[in-house]
Amino acid sequence: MKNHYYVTTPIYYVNDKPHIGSAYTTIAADALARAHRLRGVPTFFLTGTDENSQKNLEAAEKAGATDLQTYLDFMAEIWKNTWRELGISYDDFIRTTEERHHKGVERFWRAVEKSGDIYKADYERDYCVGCEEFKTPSELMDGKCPLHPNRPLQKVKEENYFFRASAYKENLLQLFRDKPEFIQPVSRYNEIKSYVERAYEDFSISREAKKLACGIAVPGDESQRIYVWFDALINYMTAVGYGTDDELFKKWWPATLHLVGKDIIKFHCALWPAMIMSAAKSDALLQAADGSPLLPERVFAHGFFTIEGYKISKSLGNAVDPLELAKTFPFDAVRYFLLREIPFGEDGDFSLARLEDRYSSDLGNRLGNLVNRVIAMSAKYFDGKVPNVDAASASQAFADTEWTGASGLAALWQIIEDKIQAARLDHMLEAIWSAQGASLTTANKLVEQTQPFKLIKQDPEKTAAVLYALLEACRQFAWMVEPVMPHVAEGILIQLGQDAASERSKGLEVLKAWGGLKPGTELRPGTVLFPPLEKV
Ligand code: ME8
Repeated sequence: MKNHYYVTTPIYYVNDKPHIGSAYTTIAADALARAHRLRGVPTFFLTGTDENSQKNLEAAEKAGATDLQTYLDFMAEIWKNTWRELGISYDDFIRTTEERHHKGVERFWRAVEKSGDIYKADYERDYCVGCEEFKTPSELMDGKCPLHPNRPLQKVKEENYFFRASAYKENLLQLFRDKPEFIQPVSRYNEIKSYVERAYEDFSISREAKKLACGIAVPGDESQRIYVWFDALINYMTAVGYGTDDELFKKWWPATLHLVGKDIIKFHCALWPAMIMSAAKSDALLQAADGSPLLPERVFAHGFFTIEGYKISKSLGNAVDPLELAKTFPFDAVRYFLLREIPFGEDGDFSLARLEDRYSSDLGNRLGNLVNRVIAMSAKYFDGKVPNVDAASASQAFADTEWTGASGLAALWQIIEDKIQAARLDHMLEAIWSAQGASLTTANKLVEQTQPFKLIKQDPEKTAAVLYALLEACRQFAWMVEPVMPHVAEGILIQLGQDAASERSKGLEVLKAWGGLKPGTELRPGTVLFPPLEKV
């Protein structure tokens, strides 16, 4: 395994602006990318837009756009701007109408062709533009697509190019046996394995150009255009130089993690690896040293969520705009809410009442109050500075409480590392807020049990030890939550008199070590991390 972290989101259709669903995947990928950067792992985070799609064409026509490219340019900017405004730290944004993508797709197509896996055949089937997918009769309900019952299916009867996917059925099943972690969570693994066992067949990978006003031309045959999913998946390679920059490609490929919603796992887990297996036979760039195909390491499919119990849908007009949400809530709080509230990999619901509840309880009461109280008391009693105590003994001073001190925090860091590796940020956040060990909850209890505001009158030395321990814990909590709430983390660190950028450069091992907060450091209290909400 390479010592790098290359994480991707799906490339989104631009038939609409981003909503909270696409923001969810993108925020999760952003948090994982930030977590790996903090760990000093070379990280590449890719997102982008899927532009060669009939859906976009329909939307452009509906919007009365003068031409498709103008519409695509306009929409791609909206997506980029949304992510920028939300502080998404992507390293590259790929658009599938870019030349670099077309070059890579051509190279890939030629490789698959050379491997003997592209053939022409007559085809007659129903196509659902909503899914951008051909449907077998068994996939229809009353002759309609179950996901888009209001959209008439397109009857396609033409000669198309096919990808000989069926030739890779055994290789795929072998991959699933050898590397069950390739598809996560396990429910999705089972779903894909049984799909490949039962229903895996060759894919049509082109459409007649005269019937389709968008898409990349089939190399060597202008009369056909490449099926949008065949070109879209290749974005994960073209963005890192496939077809344009071999050295860049060798640096980043294979991807560590494709993060996707559960709706598109068939393409990512059954079609994409087979495409790579085929292309790799004829393109050495896609082969590992032992000649095996360089496949992505993992696909993680999260669930879908509803809004206040309803499916997100255009007709209901209930798609929450993340930029609107960011006007009411500090966006870090929305990130926290989404990653904490919905078990990663399962379906969930987005509700404003739940968001408000977590905002005030988890964030305001437990994190904001702790930081606020501890820094304010320390500044008040110790001349505006971190109290002057021995860090090691401050850690051990509270054996009679639930707070487990430095060793508890070390144990919590271990849990965090494991959860980040497993992409379970929900579990990571649960652990930081849990009721055991050294956590935000037990740190708050320690304040209540030791009552520094009273203790200061009786035992200033013990008060200094308590407050030092709590300040140091706040420093560590800031780094623990940083990938999910980067602004909040900075807000805590500034108040603790830390220069976040120079601290970060010391590396996580140093930041994790107990005693990083130097006695005598000037405190800068006063930032309100979670201001009271004006009623939404
Ligand atoms: O499928 N809950 O693009 P797309 C959670 N272009 N996630 C949601 C969601 C919801 N309610 N709604 C959407 C495509 N998503 C293709 C991808 S990749 C090579 C091509 C998220 O714009 C989720 O990540 O329809 C889902 O997989 C994705 O948006 C679908 O985005």
